[in-house]
Amino acid sequence: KGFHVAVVGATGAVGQQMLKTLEDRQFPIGKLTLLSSARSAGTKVQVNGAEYTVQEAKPESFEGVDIALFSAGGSVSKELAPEAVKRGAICVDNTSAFRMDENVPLVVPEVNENDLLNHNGIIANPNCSTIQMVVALEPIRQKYGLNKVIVSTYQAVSGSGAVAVEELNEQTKAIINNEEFEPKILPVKGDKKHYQIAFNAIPQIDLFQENGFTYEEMKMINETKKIMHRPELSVAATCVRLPVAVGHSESVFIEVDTEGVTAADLKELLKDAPGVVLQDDPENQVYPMPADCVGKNDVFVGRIRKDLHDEKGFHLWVVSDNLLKGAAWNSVQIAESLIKLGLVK
Ligand code: 11C
Repeated sequence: KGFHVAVVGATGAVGQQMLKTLEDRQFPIGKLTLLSSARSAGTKVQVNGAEYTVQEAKPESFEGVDIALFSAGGSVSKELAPEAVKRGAICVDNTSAFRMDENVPLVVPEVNENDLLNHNGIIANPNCSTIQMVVALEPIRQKYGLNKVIVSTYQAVSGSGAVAVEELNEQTKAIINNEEFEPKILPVKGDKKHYQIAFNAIPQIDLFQENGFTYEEMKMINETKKIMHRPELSVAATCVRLPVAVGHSESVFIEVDTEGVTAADLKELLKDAPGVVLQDDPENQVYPMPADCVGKNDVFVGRIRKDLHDEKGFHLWVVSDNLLKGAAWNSVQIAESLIKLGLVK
């Protein structure tokens, strides 16, 4: 049986990857509806060899839709996901609109696929930097327990959209050619100041909260606890933007619950963990890097080592394509899980 699938935000950086992922996975599509804001409506897009015209997303657009994948910004999801549900669709939402809503499952299939069973029409796809971290940490949590997570991220500009990638490219050219430029997008389009990203590192992703953490950092903290069902877990994050187009990297310190665990134990465990590729051979300089992970669905883990002072402490380096496992692939994977579990009508 083919499903009627709608992609909302079809022309965006993530939307484009969603379409490619649906093609790659040979997703059982009976009918495909491509939707966007009024601004991008009318754009022609090729999917599976056929040409589609993107239409403006409206409540009526969801008549007859079985599965709607949303990635057009939080306000679009807030307005239109409930309309889609009203019309019988099941929504996978890649924005932060519903993630912390207690009636909405927040799902990474390798970690908490069964949370889908309690859905009320909307399933939230977590933040990209959260997804790759929990895929790497959940097998460790299950086997050895987890007390503490301290993560520092090295995030790609595509997390801020295609316009941020353009900004990085233009600034890089301008600097090399000794030309003037004016930063306009990063770190946050809507914030007061903008800074150079080319040849730089910006320790701000999203707006600052009153507690001194940024919203991106709070997403990593709150979403990790929710996905792992561990509200008491100690999590801290520092999120940094780097001049990398695609692929988020993370340096993660963890403290396990069990005594006597070795780095070799963690490597053995992660070698066969779902969604994880272990790339850890320091002798041969093998470790994950964003340039190698682009276009791949997996989460790559390396540099696993025991802390020198904390008997239960370990360090890991975690890299993944933020547009795929961090967004498009995780959303399509959720849709596949929904079908597998018989949750799509
Ligand atoms: C970034 N993590 O790299 C963000 C992008 O909540 O889905 C994803 C924002 C989100 O800027």
